[in-house]
Amino acid sequence: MKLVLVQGDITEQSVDAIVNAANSSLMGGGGVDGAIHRRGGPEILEECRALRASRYGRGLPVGAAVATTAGRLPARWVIHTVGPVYSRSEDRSHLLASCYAESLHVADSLGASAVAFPAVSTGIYRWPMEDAARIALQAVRQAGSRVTEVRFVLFSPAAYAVFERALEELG
Ligand code: AR6
Repeated sequence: MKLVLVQGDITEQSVDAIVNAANSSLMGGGGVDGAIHRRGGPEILEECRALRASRYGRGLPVGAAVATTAGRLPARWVIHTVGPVYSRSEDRSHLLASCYAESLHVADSLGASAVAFPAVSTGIYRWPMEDAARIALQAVRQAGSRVTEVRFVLFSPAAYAVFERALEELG
């Protein structure tokens, strides 16, 4: 599995699947979630509504992942995952790792070979970037997935630099 770091906007990535940092409602929000629904068009939300009605009446659990179409985006699929809100009093890192592992599991079931991830939970959910980068990189390496390229799409130069350092440190 090749790990690639890119600074940019995940909605512009031409890969098989992009991952959305969603919330349990699957009904959209701010950050990456807002950008994906805005640029992908209403088809994505329609499928999310159908998933809520059929499989996730109580919402998509934290750490889980599910796929929809990518609408007008260049990718084929959007894999929605729900990151944990950062907590200083409770270690939720297993849930953040689960977002990556479960997303790759879904990607495998779709037959996707190139998958792009944002830095899940590091925006509105306030997870510190250094810690999130380490968890993300370890989780994708340990996932045992058939995906051949995992692309981390970091929105800011600062986030890119943090991921670059974390990748070097993991060797
Ligand atoms: N491409 C790549 N990365 C982005 C983009 C983009 N277009 N936009 C933002 N980021 P966030 P979360 C970065 O807040 O913390 C939503 O309301 C951003 O700088 O999108 O998991 C959902 O509905 C940050 O580093 O996701 C949930 O309610 C990272 O993506 C909640 O936010 C994740 O930031 C989820 O919060």
